Amino acid sequence: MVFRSMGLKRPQVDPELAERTPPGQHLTRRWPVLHYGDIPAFDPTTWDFRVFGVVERELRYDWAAFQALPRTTVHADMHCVTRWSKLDNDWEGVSGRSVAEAAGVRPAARFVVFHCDGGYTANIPLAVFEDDDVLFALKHDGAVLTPEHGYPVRVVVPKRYGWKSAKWVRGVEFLAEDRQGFWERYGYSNSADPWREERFADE
Ligand SMILES: Nc1nc2c(c(=O)[nH]1)N[C@H]1C(S)=C(S)[C@@H](COP(=O)(O)O)O[C@H]1N2
Ligand SMILES: [Mo]
Repeated sequence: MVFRSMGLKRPQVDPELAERTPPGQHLTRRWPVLHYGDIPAFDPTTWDFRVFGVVERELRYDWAAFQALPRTTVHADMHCVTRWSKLDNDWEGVSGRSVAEAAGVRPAARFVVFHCDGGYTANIPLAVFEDDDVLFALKHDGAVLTPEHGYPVRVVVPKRYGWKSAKWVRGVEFLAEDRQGFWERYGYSNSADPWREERFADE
């Protein structure tokens, strides 16, 4: 190791940062871009956001209506299964809980699946969706999302690996039975907890 051979100390890892880094992850300051397929085009005249499935009232917001919804902020870390973690993200958006309340989730609902432009999907349990850190985000660190990071709206599920944080989201469906999303069908973990290192389904 070069530091040792030069008689220098190894660089110190900040213990606070180390504690916030799940097993098998390394920290990045950049914000990597990761997705399957092409970045979808955004057309504000046809864009809509649908809330449907096991709910009292199915909802459909156009772009103006969605932007007018009450917003909250979340400060959270992000962990991708490809092993990078980006700490200290400030998100602004519409809370998952507020969307669930507006639609009136029926007692039979146990899961949700996010639907995105381009056909991407990701599923999480309703209990995870209703956690207070889950957002339909429109801004990151004070700026409107860029196209590659999900403009105009993306999901943020900080307590799960990044593939649950679906970009270019167009709707959320409430389900009585679980239904696997895009990566889950390819063998990635259904639960995807980075602290338990739930990367693949067969581990
Ligand atoms: N629609 C869509 N959303 C997606 C993906 C994707 O392939 N399609 N990839 C996911 C993965 S694996 C990660 S780690 C995060 C990365 O978000 P970022 O590109 O903003 O860093 O987006 C997630 N959201
Ligand atoms: Mo990822």
